[in-house]
Amino acid sequence: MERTLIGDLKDHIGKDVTINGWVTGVRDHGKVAFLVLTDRSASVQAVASNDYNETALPQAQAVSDFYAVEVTGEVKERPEKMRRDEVNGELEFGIKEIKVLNKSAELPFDMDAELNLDTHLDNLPLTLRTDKTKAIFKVQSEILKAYRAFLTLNGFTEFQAPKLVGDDAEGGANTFSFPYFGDQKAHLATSPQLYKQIMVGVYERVFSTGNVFRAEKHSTSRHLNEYTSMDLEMGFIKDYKDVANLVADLMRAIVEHLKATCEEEFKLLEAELPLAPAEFPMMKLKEAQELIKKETGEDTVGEPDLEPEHERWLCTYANENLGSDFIYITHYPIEKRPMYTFEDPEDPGFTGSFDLLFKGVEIISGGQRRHDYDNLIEGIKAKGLDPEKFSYYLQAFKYGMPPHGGIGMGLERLTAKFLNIANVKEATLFPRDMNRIDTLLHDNNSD
Ligand code: AMO
Repeated sequence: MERTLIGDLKDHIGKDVTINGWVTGVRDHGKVAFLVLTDRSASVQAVASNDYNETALPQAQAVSDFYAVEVTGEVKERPEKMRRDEVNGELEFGIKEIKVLNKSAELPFDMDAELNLDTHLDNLPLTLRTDKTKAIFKVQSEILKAYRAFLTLNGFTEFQAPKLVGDDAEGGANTFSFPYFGDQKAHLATSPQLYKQIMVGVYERVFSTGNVFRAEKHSTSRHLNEYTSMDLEMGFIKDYKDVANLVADLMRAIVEHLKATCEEEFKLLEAELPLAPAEFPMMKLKEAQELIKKETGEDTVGEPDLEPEHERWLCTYANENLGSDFIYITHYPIEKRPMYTFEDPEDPGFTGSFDLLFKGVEIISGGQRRHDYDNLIEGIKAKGLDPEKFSYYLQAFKYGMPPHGGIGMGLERLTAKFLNIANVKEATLFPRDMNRIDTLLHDNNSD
């Protein structure tokens, strides 16, 4: 018999059908056994009893959690008073035959238990199957879908950036380096930055999503050594505000999409959709520091960057006073931003760049870029870098590169913040950090 999806059983009431899926719950009462069966579309409670079919009961009693099974039986409407919402409440599946497609070993722990992070990570092939973890990565997948849909609708072309690079794509960030052919060296890309700028000369508006690699010796709840970078870059802008406004529209589109597609996941994870007003609050770094000083007495005015605790403070302030869970901080000093960052002509020494803070953490960096060839060479030299090493990238700037800007956003940080997840590793499918690449590493961080 052809397979029917559990989500479609309601169209087959009174008929016999075959479903494929996993056993995700077993209750054996001796004369009757109940199984929860789950496939990609839904779950249903299935019942095996001697009244119904003699071979089915022993078969049901022989399976346990995560057996992969093919089950044939009758779709029945369940009496109103016996309905439970969570497992296809209005239906019940009367088992006639169970074919075991593959067994499952005994589970090492209760799948509903709260596990500590290391146990969770040690057992990802199994722990990724819990309802809560599935909900996290469903939300992540919908964020990507919304990102692609919004940008495509707004005239952006998607491209794939290389991950093997001949020199550090950001000119200074920590790279993983390794021997290439002969006596050559290559690096893993820390960002698609230089390529997305080159691509502005090709399509004007571009975006990419892909893994990037950071050899940073950070062991925090925000840092990964491999993460998914969502990048966009757009040409013919007036200034950084054009980018910031488009990104605010993008964030609102993502929020709307999550509202439409992930209601159950937010409920299960006890998370609320964020406040995303029509205009995101925006302040210069200096203004933010003055506000912090005025409100908290802590004087950081003139510091080149914000401390994590001040990012958190500003987000709480924006939530409580400005009706937004997002806040832009702009005009970081030139020495703090990468060589390609555009200096604001109205604010010398400061850049037309920004970070977007969301629920306490920076999720986006971006801004306007240097588009003039000589000005870019100046920027490279000012960072003590050799323009010769960037000759490939620089070609683009000889041939009519328009004023442009863009952003990079970490998918895992964004997911974690949407769902109030404390550690970014829980919002990363297979996190790599200083101590772990799938399994725990040893003696890797002795220096
Ligand atoms: P930046 O290095 O600030 O900027 O990174 C942009 C965004 O990427 C995420 N991110 C990280 N996520 C997890 N672990 C890390 N170690 C990590 N580092 C960064 C954050 C951050 O806001 N080329 C520029 C972007 C641009 O200007 O377009 C860049 O890569 O969410």
